[in-house]
Amino acid sequence: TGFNVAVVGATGAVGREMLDILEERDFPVRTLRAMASKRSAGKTVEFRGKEVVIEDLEEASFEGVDFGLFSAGGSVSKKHAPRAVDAGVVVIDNTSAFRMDPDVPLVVPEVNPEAIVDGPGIIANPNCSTIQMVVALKPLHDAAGLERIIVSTYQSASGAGQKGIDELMASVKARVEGTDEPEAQKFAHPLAFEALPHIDVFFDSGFTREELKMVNETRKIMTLPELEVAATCVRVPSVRSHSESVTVDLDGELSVEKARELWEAAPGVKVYDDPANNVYPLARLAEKTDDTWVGRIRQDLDRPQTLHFWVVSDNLRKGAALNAVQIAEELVRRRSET
Ligand code: A2P
Ligand code: 11C
Repeated sequence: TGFNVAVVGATGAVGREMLDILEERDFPVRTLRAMASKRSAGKTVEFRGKEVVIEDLEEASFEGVDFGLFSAGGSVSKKHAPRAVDAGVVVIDNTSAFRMDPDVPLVVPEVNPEAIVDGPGIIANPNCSTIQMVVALKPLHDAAGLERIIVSTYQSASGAGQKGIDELMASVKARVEGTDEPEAQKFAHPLAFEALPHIDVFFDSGFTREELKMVNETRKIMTLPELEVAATCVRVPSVRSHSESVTVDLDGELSVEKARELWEAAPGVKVYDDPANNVYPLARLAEKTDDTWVGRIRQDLDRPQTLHFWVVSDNLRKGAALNAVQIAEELVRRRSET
């Protein structure tokens, strides 16, 4: 019994988290296949206490695989996801390769589980910074209607993968020890003790691709094609978890107390908000947790229909690996009902 699961990018920051989460949540895995680049082929990763030999994705067959969790980069997904689908696989793709394809569902299970379609095909996992924002916005939308979102992000180094974490650590070490800083590669400038208002490439509009992902993905997930969203995405020197300052204009008035109640009842959300006692979400609090943490909840001083809040979540878990596994769990649940 169980399902054959392939993790593509199994050696990466998100891939390793996928293995942990499948194990932790006791996902019904019959066989686990680990795939990565030629560089890793023949090495092993651990799953349920056993060593699994990593396969070279270029050579690997997807025959017999039920679920393929892809997190090896957009170009890798573009090349290999279609052949996995041809072999009958449900691909849950964590890259940006197919997200805005109108035929591909873009899913956050707490927000739009109805968009999940079973059968061989691709289901896209949104960008990490989008996922935590829409998890927090969904209950507000259901209660009072979203009109406009203004968001500034404070995104951790792990958003750029293991190499991003390594680059942050090396630049901090060099600064502390007073040695030459390694040349920035994953980031445009050294990230140590810095805030870089630059994630991914700039477009002519002046916005970055990361910022436009937050606009377009939010509209698609929430089926609000006209929703106004303005994002400023900033890289900060935390290792894991993205933090976001969100301002939301609603159609109707919503008190802080009511918003708190809505969030306390919402799946996946934890309210952590007692500023008088220095209690508010932090990256280190959210790290390795499954929750989307909300705090600093305020009503605007001038506009009663506007709320401000701070939201933090582990970008490698809810922002990536966990969301992908939850999509697979929803499919398993549906299949067990039929
Ligand atoms: P590898 O470790 O063999 O390079 P991260 O996001 O942490 O940088 O991880 C990227 C993941 O994607 C790693 O598992 C990496 O494997 C994998 N990967 C990168 N390029 C390829 C490729 N061309 N084919 C298959 N897997 C790849
Ligand atoms: C970052 N959000 O923090 C990016 C990483 O579209 O899946 C994820 C990119 C994506 O750098």
